[in-house]
Amino acid sequence: MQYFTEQAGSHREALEAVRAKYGDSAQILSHKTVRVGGFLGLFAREGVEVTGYIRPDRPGDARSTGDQGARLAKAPDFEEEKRKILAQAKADQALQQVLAEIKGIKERLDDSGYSQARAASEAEDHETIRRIDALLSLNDFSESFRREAVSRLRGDFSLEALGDVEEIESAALEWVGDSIKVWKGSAAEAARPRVLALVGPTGVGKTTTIAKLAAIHAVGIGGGKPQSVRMITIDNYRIGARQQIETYGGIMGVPVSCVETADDLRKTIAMYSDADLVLVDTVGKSPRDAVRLAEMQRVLSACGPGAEIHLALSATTKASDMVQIMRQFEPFDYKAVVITKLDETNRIGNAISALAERGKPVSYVTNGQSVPQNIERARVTRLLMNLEGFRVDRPRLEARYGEEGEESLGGRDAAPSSRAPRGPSISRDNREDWS
Ligand SMILES: Nc1nc2c(ncn2[C@@H]2O[C@H](COP(=O)(O)OP(=O)(O)O)[C@@H](O)[C@H]2O)c(=O)[nH]1
Ligand SMILES: [Mg+2]
Repeated sequence: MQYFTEQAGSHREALEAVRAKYGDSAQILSHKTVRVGGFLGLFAREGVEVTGYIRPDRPGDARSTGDQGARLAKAPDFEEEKRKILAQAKADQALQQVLAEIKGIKERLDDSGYSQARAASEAEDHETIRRIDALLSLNDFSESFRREAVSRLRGDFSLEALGDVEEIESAALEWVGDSIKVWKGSAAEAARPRVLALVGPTGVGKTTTIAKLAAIHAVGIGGGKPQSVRMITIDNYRIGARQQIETYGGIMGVPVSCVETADDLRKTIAMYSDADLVLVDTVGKSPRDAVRLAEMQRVLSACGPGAEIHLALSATTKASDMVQIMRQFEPFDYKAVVITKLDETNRIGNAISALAERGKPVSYVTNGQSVPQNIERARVTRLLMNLEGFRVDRPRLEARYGEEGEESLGGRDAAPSSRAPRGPSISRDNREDWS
């Protein structure tokens, strides 16, 4: 865009000078009174300064430049956007704003050119690659995960191999599966009591998950022996976290303690030294509340170095937010992630991408509000089966991940079983049964 500034003794003279130089394409943006002429600030007289630009919409106009016309032909929205901006422009200072806005539009046009170029390169991809990319996108995999998969598809397969859509789809599904790490427990599980604490944002389902784990272990579901279980809640802000967990504890017959300080926590765990499993629930804080998070971390450190800390994340969280939450909880040195609310979405590419990006294993998944049914030990096959649009060869995947016959804790894949729960159930939804 070409701009001009013209000074003259009067407004009319200035306009005439502009017309003479630039013709009808000249558009005035502003005018102001200035001191013109003179020497070293002396003898100057009052005059007018006009500023404007050359409207580049007349390719035939000898005074407008040819390349401006050509650029306009490629970008029909440019003129419309510019008019809107110019309509807003008032007086001199608006010029700066206009310039900035025009720069922005130019960048946007450049960007759209870039995405068009990218789209064009994608259009050259084999149909199978585009299909896999579309499937990954449908499942909310992150951009970087998809980019990686596409470049691998481009690099690893010949044109002929790409013709076998089913085989390529299985391969892509296996890459997704291979990126998932499953928490295999730690030495801490052998320790007695095993101390497992859950941290995470408010409302993701920590307390519900603690109650599910307590019930499962206390009753001995999934083949295990009934264990002596204790629950502790850290409510150092006295916001009433104890009531919810005490209700669960009361129904299940599992003792519950509420602690407020690190010292309380240390003493309470020591008091439970004869238990098999101590589950520690925390009160969720906004992950952005760094001070409270640090305080929670200080209290939780009283669980001792052998404690397993798991981070609870809802499957419905956006991939970018998940990565950020995982980073914010990093100081807790959590060992694994519990993915909650899997029942609320089929698009778990977000969670899989975030786990892969942060290199964290997944320990449990929860898939409903029913306590204790809706929880399972994490399995790669189970997560892959949740994906939309992919054809899943379950036996092949179970063989690949060594998950044949492994029992889940309970959940929708489980066949109705005659081994109904012997212990108390506080389910609101009994359609699903134990495995
Ligand atoms: N759909 C669904 N809801 C869940 C799940 N787990 C917990 N919830 C619900 O999420 C809400 C918050 O749960 P709560 O355990 O209090 O979350 P906390 O703040 O992290 O302790 C409650 O309404 C739970 O019933 C799940 O796996 N699926
Ligand atoms: Mg809670």
